[in-house]
Amino acid sequence: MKPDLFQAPDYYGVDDLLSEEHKLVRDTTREWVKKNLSPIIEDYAQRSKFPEVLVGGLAEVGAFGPYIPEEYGGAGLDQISYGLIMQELERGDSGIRSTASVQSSLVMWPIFNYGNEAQKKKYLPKLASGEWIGCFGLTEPNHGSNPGGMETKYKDMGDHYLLNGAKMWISNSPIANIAVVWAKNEEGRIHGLIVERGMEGFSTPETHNKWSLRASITGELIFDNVKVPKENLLEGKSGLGAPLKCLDSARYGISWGALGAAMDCYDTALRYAKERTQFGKPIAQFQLQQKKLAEMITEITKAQLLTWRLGVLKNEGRASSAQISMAKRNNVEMALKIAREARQILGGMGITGDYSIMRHSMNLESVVTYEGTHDIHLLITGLDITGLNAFK
Ligand code: TGC
Ligand code: FAD
Repeated sequence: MKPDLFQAPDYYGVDDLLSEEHKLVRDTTREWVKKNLSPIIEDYAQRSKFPEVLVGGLAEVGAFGPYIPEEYGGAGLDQISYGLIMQELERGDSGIRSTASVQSSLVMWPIFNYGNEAQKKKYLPKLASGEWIGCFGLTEPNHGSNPGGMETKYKDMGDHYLLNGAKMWISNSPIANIAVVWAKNEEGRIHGLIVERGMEGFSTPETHNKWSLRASITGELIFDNVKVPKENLLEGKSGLGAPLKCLDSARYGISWGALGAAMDCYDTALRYAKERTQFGKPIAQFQLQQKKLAEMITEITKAQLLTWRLGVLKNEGRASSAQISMAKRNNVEMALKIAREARQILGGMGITGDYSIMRHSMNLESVVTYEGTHDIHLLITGLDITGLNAFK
């Protein structure tokens, strides 16, 4: 892969809206990505391997639980800092951002918000330091967009719970030390349980043959009469709203992350267009290429403002789930379109691993589907503005 020469686009001076702490967090992550992630990521993606070697560094830049208080090992940062970390990581690769999203928003977030003091003390510091990796099991073979129909269930056996069922498409499951698993009790109420690797009857087979998110490891979670200790139940919240609230946090981070991928594609295409000569001129001088680049920077700028404003609302505790859905949907679609256009600007070179664009493009095909598909987020907006439910 070519050297990482990334220069962040900021057409409207959105930097002026950031505090010194935000800029420091962002620049630290940016430098870490340039130095540690960019030089190796293409090779790992081509080989379809997760670069475990990056886990320690991710912890050091605060990517695991950025907003979790320092007393539990987190970085104690605000929501805009969290977003900027996700932006910079996904600028490098969506799969690496995925690892940080899952660890922070889907594992640490529910333990912090729904767990008791003993659970927080036991799990959060190890997750923040990267000593332990976590995963989040909501999706099942027969229930993706409709998690409320889940079949995974547990029974109260007096001194423990007995868990049975299966989850699929679970990021990090084959390497995870713990899984936050959503399952129904005998009354059909959804609860979260912490399942630890090594519990008898618990296995995590890897999912192969992915053309997308190749540097992220994905697998299943199989529960065959797993005895889960009672102290592993997350008692703070139950019902479908409990996992969906975790998704709010992850979807928020993804809206920033997708922006990072779009910025990288735009920056790469702009540089290439100025350097590549055809018909005696740099291709950047042709109107058709300028149209592509001008539209890209317009969409990136709109997304930067949308995302920053969402961050302010999130910091104030005022960001609604529907507002988060709008940003996730808009920014991922925007990034996908930019990746496709940017790839064309690079001509044949665009399909190679010498540049990051094709990898971003393939990665974003997962990002547009996970954490709620493009369609589902549109229906969430539809429901919010009309009051009418078009899901069922
Ligand atoms: P519905 O009846 O609408 O809602 C059930 C209860 O949940 C509440 N609720 C929410 N609460 C918090 N945050 C949200 N975003 C919420 N959305 C709904 C709702 O108020 C209700 O509460 P209550 O107290 O009245 O019971 O549920 P529904 O069955 O009609 O489904 C609604 C729908 C389709 C929007 C929802 O199920 C959905 O979002 N589906 C998409 C599923 C999804 O996003 N799965 C993601 C799996 S995790 C993942 O993909 C990780 S990838 C990670 C990576 O690698 O980065
Ligand atoms: P389906 O729900 O079967 O949807 C198929 C199509 O039907 C989609 O286009 C959808 O938009 C459409 N559709 C569905 N319902 C409606 C409707 N009511 N109206 C209109 N259209 C509809 N899950 C986890 O729990 N944890 C993870 O860590 C995780 N990581 C993932 C990593 C990867 C790489 C991928 C690809 C997925 C991951 N997922 C994870 C699962 C992801 O959240 C689901 O794939 C997603 O929610 C969609 O579910 P599905 O694939 O079953 O598609």
